[in-house]
Amino acid sequence: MGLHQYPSFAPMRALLLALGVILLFPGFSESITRHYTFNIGYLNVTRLCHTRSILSMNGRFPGPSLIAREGDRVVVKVVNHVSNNVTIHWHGVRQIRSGWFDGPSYVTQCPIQTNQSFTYNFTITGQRGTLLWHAHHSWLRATLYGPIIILPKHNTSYPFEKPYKEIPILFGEWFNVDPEAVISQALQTGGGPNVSDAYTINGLPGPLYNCSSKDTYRLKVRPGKTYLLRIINAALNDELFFSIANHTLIVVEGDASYVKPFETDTLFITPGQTINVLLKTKPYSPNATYLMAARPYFTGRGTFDNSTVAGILEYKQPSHHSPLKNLTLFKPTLPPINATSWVANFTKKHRSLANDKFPANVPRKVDKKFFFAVGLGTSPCPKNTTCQGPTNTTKFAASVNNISFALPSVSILQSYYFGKSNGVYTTDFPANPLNPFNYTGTPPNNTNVSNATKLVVLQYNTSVEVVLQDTSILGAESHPLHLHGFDFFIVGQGFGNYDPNKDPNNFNLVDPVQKNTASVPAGGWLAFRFLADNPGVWLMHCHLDVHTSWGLRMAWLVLNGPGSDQKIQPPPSDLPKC
Ligand SMILES: *[C@@H]1O[C@H](CO)[C@@H](O)[C@H](O)[C@H]1NC(C)=O
Ligand SMILES: *[C@@H]1O[C@H](CO)[C@@H](O)[C@H](O)[C@H]1NC(C)=O
Ligand SMILES: *[C@@H]1O[C@H](CO)[C@@H](O)[C@H](O)[C@H]1NC(C)=O
Ligand SMILES: *[C@@H]1O[C@H](CO)[C@@H](O)[C@H](O)[C@H]1NC(C)=O
Ligand SMILES: *[C@@H]1O[C@H](CO)[C@@H](O)[C@H](O)[C@H]1NC(C)=O
Ligand SMILES: *[C@@H]1O[C@H](CO)[C@@H](O)[C@H](O)[C@H]1NC(C)=O
Ligand SMILES: *[C@@H]1O[C@H](CO)[C@@H](O)[C@H](O)[C@H]1NC(C)=O
Ligand SMILES: *[C@@H]1O[C@H](CO)[C@@H](O)[C@H](O)[C@H]1NC(C)=O
Ligand SMILES: *[C@@H]1O[C@H](CO)[C@@H](O)[C@H](O)[C@H]1NC(C)=O
Ligand SMILES: *[C@@H]1O[C@H](CO)[C@@H](O)[C@H](O)[C@H]1NC(C)=O
Ligand SMILES: *[C@@H]1O[C@H](CO)[C@@H](O)[C@H](O)[C@H]1NC(C)=O
Ligand SMILES: *[C@@H]1O[C@H](CO)[C@@H](O)[C@H](O)[C@H]1NC(C)=O
Ligand SMILES: [Cu+2]
Repeated sequence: MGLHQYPSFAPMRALLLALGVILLFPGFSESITRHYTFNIGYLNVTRLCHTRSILSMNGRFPGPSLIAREGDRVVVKVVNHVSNNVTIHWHGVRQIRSGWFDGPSYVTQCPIQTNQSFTYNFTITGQRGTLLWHAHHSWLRATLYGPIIILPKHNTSYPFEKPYKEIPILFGEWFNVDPEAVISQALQTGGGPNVSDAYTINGLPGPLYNCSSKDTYRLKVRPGKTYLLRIINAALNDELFFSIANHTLIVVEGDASYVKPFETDTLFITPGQTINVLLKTKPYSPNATYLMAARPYFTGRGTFDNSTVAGILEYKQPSHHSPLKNLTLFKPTLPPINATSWVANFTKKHRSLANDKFPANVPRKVDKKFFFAVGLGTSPCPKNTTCQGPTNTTKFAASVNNISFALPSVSILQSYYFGKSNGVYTTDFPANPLNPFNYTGTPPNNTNVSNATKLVVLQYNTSVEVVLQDTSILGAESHPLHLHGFDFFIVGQGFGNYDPNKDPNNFNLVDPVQKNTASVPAGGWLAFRFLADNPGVWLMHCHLDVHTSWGLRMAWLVLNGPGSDQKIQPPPSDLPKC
């Protein structure tokens, strides 16, 4: 992985220079269009002594970096050369008025079918840092993912020390079998899907697995330098702890928003989140190498991949020294698997930078409040079959306010835009649970969820507050919720049941952290606010793909505003058809 694969934008840039735009407007930030072609094809990859033909982007695994500056337009022609239907999501990119290019299949577009292509076309507005792109159809993102690197505008610097080098660090999950077979079997039997066989760093499982030591990511550093690690969790189903032995990390940015820098030995990162950290190397090359390791946080009842991925941080030795042969290897200590209190404390350390240049525009007043109970439940097993859910007569399911969101067979955004929503979706998603219960106490007798495609309709510029309440129906479990189309501000979080009378008194409306993905604490709640200033259809879902597949997802429909710049753009002519 490197930052060296810039696309060909030279002609446009030359043109702008020729026009003298920059000379005419001193300090003017030159925005350009960056063109990419992403070819989805097959690639034979061997890990843990198992060879699989995986779906890959441009023949690379993990996929290539998409690099842009804040303000740039990005045009990506995605060509599908495989037998699967595919879509690509630009995770965290706000897609202001360009929701046609957001990517979730059957929500904003029909999938790109075999031998077809679709050109995604959007600008990067008001964001800088790291995001990720990934497939957004079934479990294809298991191997179709890569970094989005948003550099600050020209003549703008980082609000922290300029790094000597920038390095993407992507976590993933490797399966020895086809992940599509894993989820399809699970949905059929109603049981939990088979867990992955390894975690990976930049596609490599590392030395702690059998038949894997040659597939180890090595980060070679020079002493006395500051590195910017762009850390991305692209794992399918697992929230991860990460640490580098004997090194402290300084968190400076998350989900493409700057935070007040803070130091930590260990990170917690959920699928869909990105965290930029500064790594200051030791002043002299030490006589040692250091493991960098990640492994999951888990509190649920089911099985999970309880393994550890490791890479190696090694110092380049001065050239006049003979290479050191026998180096001590130090290992980091990670929190326990179920370190719920540690996770909550880590999340609370995040604060928006919130200065004049990068203000935290958290809505102070709220127009609409929502209380969503999120978690697992059951659905009945078909007659005359034995299921492998929580009981042999039930399947696992998941829901928001007891509704398991069913994807239609056409695109929701398209049916909305062309006035053909009849029979596709309804707009009566409940703002509160219809049957309240003690969410973190004894489960109700009936744990069955309902299935529907229901949306919440929001007027343009509504300021929204959402409280996400974990349910412990099948065990308290953390859910990393991801909102498409917006960033939100985490104004509060806590354990137990949310108290609407007491808890708002402690909300942070000054410098709350700005995210697109955040974990609802296991057995607790999370409150966030956002301004619905982006017309379109926006999915919100758990970023553990197993829970999404079970239905832990819903969608917002934000209506056009009155202004001409407050309406969704017309659809592109090559929008895929169902
Ligand atoms: C992958 O391996 C199979 C079996 O060896 C081979 O037939 C196929 O051509 C390979 N595919 C690619 C893309 O290299
Ligand atoms: C991308 O969108 C912009 C704005 O709508 C449009 O001017 C441009 O032609 C589009 N480019 C491509 C390659 O579709
Ligand atoms: C690394 O950390 C270990 C344990 O914290 C400590 O014993 C050791 O001296 C450190 N070594 C180096 C070279 O940093
Ligand atoms: C590094 O450590 C090894 C083994 O502990 C030792 O033999 C060697 O002399 C050390 N080298 C340096 C440069 O300190
Ligand atoms: C996870 O694996 C470790 C060994 O690597 C073991 O000690 C621990 O008990 C396991 N935890 C769970 C919850 O399975
Ligand atoms: C490497 O160093 C360790 C102690 O640090 C020592 O026990 C071992 O014998 C050394 N191995 C080699 C090949 O020098
Ligand atoms: C975590 O798991 C360990 C071992 O199963 C248990 O002793 C401990 O109480 C658990 N901690 C929490 C916070 O649940
Ligand atoms: C989390 O913070 C609370 C309050 O400061 C403290 O009591 C608790 O020990 C911390 N937990 C961990 C695991 O650090
Ligand atoms: C279930 O099995 C019984 C006995 O084999 C059979 O009579 C009945 O028709 C089956 N019901 C369904 C819905 O298939
Ligand atoms: C389901 O489990 C119950 C109790 O464990 C058992 O009595 C019953 O036979 C099982 N039913 C089927 C269809 O396997
Ligand atoms: C909800 O359940 C918890 C855990 O059992 C209990 O402590 C709490 O009192 C219950 N709350 C209500 C309002 O019943
Ligand atoms: C691909 O998507 C189209 C449109 O929704 C659908 O008709 C077709 O069955 C899908 N094909 C596959 C292989 O899933
Ligand atoms: Cu979840």
